[in-house]
Amino acid sequence: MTVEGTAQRKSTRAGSKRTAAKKASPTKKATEAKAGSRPDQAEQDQLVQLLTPEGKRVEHPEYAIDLSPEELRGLYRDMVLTRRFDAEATTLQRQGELGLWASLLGQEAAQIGSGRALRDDDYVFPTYREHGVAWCRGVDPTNLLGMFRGVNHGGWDPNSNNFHLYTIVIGSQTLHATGYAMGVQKDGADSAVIAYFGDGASSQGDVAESFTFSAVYNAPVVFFCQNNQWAISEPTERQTRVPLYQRARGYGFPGVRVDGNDVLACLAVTKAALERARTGQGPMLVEAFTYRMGAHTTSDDPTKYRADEETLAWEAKDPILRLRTYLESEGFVDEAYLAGIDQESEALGKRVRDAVRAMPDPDSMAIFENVYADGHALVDEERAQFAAYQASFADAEAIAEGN
Ligand SMILES: Cc1ncc(C[n+]2csc(CCOP(=O)(O)OP(=O)(O)O)c2C)c(N)n1
Ligand SMILES: [Mg+2]
Repeated sequence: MTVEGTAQRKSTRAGSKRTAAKKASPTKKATEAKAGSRPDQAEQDQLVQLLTPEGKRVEHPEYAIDLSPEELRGLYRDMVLTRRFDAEATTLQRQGELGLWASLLGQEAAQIGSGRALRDDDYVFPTYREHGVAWCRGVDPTNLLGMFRGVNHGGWDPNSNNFHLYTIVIGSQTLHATGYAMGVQKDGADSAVIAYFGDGASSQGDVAESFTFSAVYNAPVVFFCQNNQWAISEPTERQTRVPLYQRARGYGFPGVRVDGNDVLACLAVTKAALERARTGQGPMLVEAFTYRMGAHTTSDDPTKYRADEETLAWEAKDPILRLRTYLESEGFVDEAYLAGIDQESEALGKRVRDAVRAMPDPDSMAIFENVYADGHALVDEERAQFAAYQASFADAEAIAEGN
């Protein structure tokens, strides 16, 4: 945790309704959560950072990166376009075009930094929030929206971009990634696998099992935890008493905490972790310390459980702003370049809106397809039942029309 992170959490949460209620009547749960939940100064110093919130370039003894101005501009463009896509999707949900949306607002650096560290032959297992990683893998952003509109069960072929389908069952993809990585190892390939998951998911048994298996089999997998401080309305201190990256030690592999709002640090650390995996050194846990700036999903209202001051404090650490400040201070971008990115954002927004509105409704019987590779008696039975149910409406319509 950063120094600011701790100070901010203490000051802002002290003012929240939740904490105020507990102050009036301290419960056992509150006392338990407090004990051991704050990392000490030495642990805060462990945070890998290469670009400060003020946009100053700093060095780290273990993780170095040397990028050309063009590469730096590329990271900026990735983050701006991803944010724009995400904002467009949120708006489309508000307009009734999507059933739900899980915004990545605030997590652009964690996703673009780690996503750009990957090689084409690496394989990604995402959650439901990895829109920036999908962008880096070359998945067309409009394909991400079908599932959220309810017109398909995924929207892309995972093997086209080595980017698995979004996974909603919390933590389960870490097991898929571990198994896949063990397969890569058996193939004798030198590609790596990366599993994304959240701070809340870290409490799932699936994650513990995947840590155990990947460690003992020395599987080439990177566990990339975006600690965005919240699992819906549950804060990180309800998940763990030690900084999450330290969990790895107990399983026998290294863990590192990186400033998740620093795209350069996320890139450098993920590259190093992938390299370890490729060269037979086994798994590694990367904890990207970041913040979910928006709601959990469009169905959530975070004002019910967290203080505005907390969100404001994290706004000052915005991942895009800090890179832009750095690029401007170095003279790596000019107004024409930035205006060009704005134009690209507008065009992307329009493309996304048009594509979503043009998505055809699926045939309602299509839900029974692809459940099993071959036929299955139960699915056949359910298909027949559903067909009869739908036909009952046709009968009712016929009666109403007097036929
Ligand atoms: C196995 C399982 N349990 C519960 C849920 C409901 N659920 C959906 S998102 C979520 C919180 C996940 O938080 P975190 O892992 O921190 O990821 P974030 O949403 O913050 O990116 C929960 C509990 C689920 N989808 N799957
Ligand atoms: Mg979370």
